[in-house]
Amino acid sequence: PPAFDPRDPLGVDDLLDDEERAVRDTVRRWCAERVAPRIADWFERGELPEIRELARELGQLGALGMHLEGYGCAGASAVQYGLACLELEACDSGIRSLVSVQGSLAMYAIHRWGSEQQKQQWLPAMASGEVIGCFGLTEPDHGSDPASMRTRAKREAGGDWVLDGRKMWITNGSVAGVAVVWARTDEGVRGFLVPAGTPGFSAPEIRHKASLRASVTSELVLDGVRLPADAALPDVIGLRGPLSCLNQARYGIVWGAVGAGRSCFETALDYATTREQFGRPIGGFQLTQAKLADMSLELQKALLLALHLGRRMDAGRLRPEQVSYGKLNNVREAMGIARAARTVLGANGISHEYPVMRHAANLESVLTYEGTVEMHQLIVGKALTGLDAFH
Ligand code: TGC
Ligand code: FAD
Repeated sequence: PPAFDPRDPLGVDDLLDDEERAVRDTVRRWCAERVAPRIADWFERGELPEIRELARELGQLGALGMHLEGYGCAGASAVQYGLACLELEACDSGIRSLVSVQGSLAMYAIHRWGSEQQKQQWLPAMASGEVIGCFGLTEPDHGSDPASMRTRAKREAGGDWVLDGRKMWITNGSVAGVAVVWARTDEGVRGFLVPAGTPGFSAPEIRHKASLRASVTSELVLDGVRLPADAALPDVIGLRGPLSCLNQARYGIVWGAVGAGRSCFETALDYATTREQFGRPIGGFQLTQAKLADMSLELQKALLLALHLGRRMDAGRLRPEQVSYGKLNNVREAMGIARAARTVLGANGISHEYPVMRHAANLESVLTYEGTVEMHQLIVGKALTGLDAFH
């Protein structure tokens, strides 16, 4: 058998084909050259100053709307898209969020539920990164329970829509050229495409975050926002519209969390073999080895789970409940890995010289957004028992 590789102990690499490895390597290289040298600084400053340039470069890489077909999108497989998410989040959850929100939420909503005219108007510019999109579902008073949203769209006699309400915690909001906003109508929840600059619409940035600091997070304010009749996504009414998009983004997070975990594990492994105390490397102590063994075990299990779900998605056999298994497990385990890695690094574990604390802080958001741990436990619980414990 081939030699043991501490970075691929179970040989998962053998389960990928050449094209998948090529996508992974391309994204990994871009992250290493473009983002890794700057990300700790951006995180400390609490901004993503080059977001527009980054979006264009990600567009050139084919990473925006990567798993969508046509309209300038790369038409990649689910596994290729997942591998890209893994590499991006190994750098920072904020960079993966930029890509998730653009491709899996905003673009997917238009691709899946939009009119031909809406697709032509927005998707090519979003795939190239010229236009950034955001996705407004959460409100200040309604997060886990979007069915209770208050944002409202009223149809005027002439056919125009008028939107009023607030959205909260919206990734990319302040830099978005188009916002996909979900609002209650007389018929049920519907999606609306709100171009930046529409009178009555603004997107003030939310500052003072202790997590996802290298990511733009905003409030969306809608005060009498008048939109033409064709601003509504025509092909879906009801919560399954936004929830279908969440399936896509949650799938990306299943992989992304493995990336954050991998970065923490590899940092701890390198540190453990070089840092000496009591006259020998700390990796030689049994207690450190137990941590490394458990971290590696959970990381590889998470990776295999992501790959399994990816293969199911590519085969058209992935159920939303299965995505919940992945999101629940992989984010939770990545947090455990980050925490253990932090201890291996001792005091250095709290320094931005190393990525561990940044990942740990980011994962707090990842645990909450796209459905909290509790929501995914309840989704799985409902699937197992047939009993709905949400309401
Ligand atoms: P429920 O009655 O169960 O369902 C309402 C309708 O939706 C359908 N449905 C789904 N459709 C597609 N995919 C899914 N996963 C679906 N789940 C449900 C369902 O069949 C039904 O359709 P119909 O036609 O019969 O009406 O809805 P509920 O009100 O009981 O809520 C269910 C619950 C709690 C699971 C759901 O609301 C939920 O997932 N809540 C969490 C909210 C959430 O995840 N928000 C995320 C906001 S976006 C974000 O965080 C972006 S972070 C940035 C980044 O990704 O980087
Ligand atoms: P709440 O729903 O108020 O939940 C608070 C706590 O109560 C949680 O622990 C929850 O699990 C628990 N809880 C609630 N209901 C139940 C129940 N029935 N049983 C048991 N426990 C329950 N949203 C968007 O729409 N678009 C975005 O782009 C976006 N980006 C985000 C970026 C960041 C950095 C963050 C932090 C959030 C973002 N969100 C976005 C919002 C995110 O989706 C919500 O925060 C999330 O859905 C949870 O909602 P909430 O914060 O209102 O918490």
